[in-house]
Amino acid sequence: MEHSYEFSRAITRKPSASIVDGLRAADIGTPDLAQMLKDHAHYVVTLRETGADVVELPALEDFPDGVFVEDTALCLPEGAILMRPGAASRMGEVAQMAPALRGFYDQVLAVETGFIEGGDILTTAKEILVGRSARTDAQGVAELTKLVAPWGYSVREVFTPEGVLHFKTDCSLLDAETILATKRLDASGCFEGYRVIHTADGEEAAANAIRYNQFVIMAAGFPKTAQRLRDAGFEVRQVNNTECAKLDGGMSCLSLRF
Ligand code: CIR
Repeated sequence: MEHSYEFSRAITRKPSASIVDGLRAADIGTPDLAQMLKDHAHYVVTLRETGADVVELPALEDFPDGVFVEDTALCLPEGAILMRPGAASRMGEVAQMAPALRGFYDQVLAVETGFIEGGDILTTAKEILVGRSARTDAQGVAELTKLVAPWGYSVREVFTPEGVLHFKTDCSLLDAETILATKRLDASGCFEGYRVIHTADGEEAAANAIRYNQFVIMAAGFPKTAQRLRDAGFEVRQVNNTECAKLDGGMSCLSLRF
């Protein structure tokens, strides 16, 4: 697990017109499909710039949140684990993702009880952190722990702050020992033993970034945090995220990386 940010593939899914009905904690406006398609295309191009082989699955009209593929599975080098989303409207997205994963992996396992979404899972070089949240419960965490143990992974249960959708809404892995996190999440003490770079005050939404090979890919519009990352030696790429942000989505949500 030394190379938890080095990947060769990614799976994405095109946004559908039904995105206007996507789940959101607060109504801050209707996402604009044309803008989202543009941003999504830029996201895919940026992933390809890292050398990634990127699959673009077709849009799913029946699943307004289907573009947020990260929540459907956890991809590890040894195999993939299908999730059990805590949002009822998203449960069916898992079956839509399974065939694509079976095309890449010999082992595709599934969480069968409880609830867990990929957005609550942060895989680091030494462990898998899973944040309990409104979408992920103790049973889901226990199931995942059992499934990945034979592959040598240890799971540590942590807690997503109240009112925050997913654990990774507030953090990202930057390298083997470094995490980008909001101050509010770091204050919970869950990153003891890691080096933590905080998002700048007022730029909490920058925390959901991805390290993919040589780049940290982050949402555009957070200049102070972007500068902090550059100062720490990371090569930053920015992608507009205004439309996904209306549905509480960010950079990690838009792909499965392996
Ligand atoms: C949802 O509420 O499920 C979607 N609107 C957003 C999902 C974001 N996914 C993620 O953070 N992994």
